[in-house]
Amino acid sequence: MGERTLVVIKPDGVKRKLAGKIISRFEEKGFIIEILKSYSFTTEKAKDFYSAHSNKPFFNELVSFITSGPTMALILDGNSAINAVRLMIGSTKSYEAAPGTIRGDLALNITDNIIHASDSYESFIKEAGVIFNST
Ligand code: 3AN
Repeated sequence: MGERTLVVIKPDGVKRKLAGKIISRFEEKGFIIEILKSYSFTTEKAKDFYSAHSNKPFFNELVSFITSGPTMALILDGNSAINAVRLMIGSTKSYEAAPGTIRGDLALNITDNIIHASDSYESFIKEAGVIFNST
């Protein structure tokens, strides 16, 4: 039993039919997929999910993008999952993301950068709570 993290394949990743390819990369790396769920954010859930960014100039853009279509939410389990998955997804600005990373290989933009992953244990608890403790 390792560490757990949350991954969200964003609406652009799902629309571009990259979900299978992305999930395969995590399986090949050695992660256990503990939960896999198709999830559509409401505006309220999106604002909660991105609450750490609520004072950023791009907050509204983030919320409208993540609510623009279905996502795939995964809980992955494995050694150093939070850090290892962040390394696999690559830099936020996809056009600067290293080749070999998910964004480096499959994306080019910032808002529509195909994938999100928790950046700390605190973010994981917060973000997984928004998606999986639905009320
Ligand atoms: P990451 O997704 O790599 O964790 P964060 O947490 O810094 O990046 O930012 C959250 C999301 O906000 C990013 N995935 C990206 O979609 C968006 N974002 C970050 N910086 C910008 C920016 N300068 N302009 C527009 N959107 C941004």
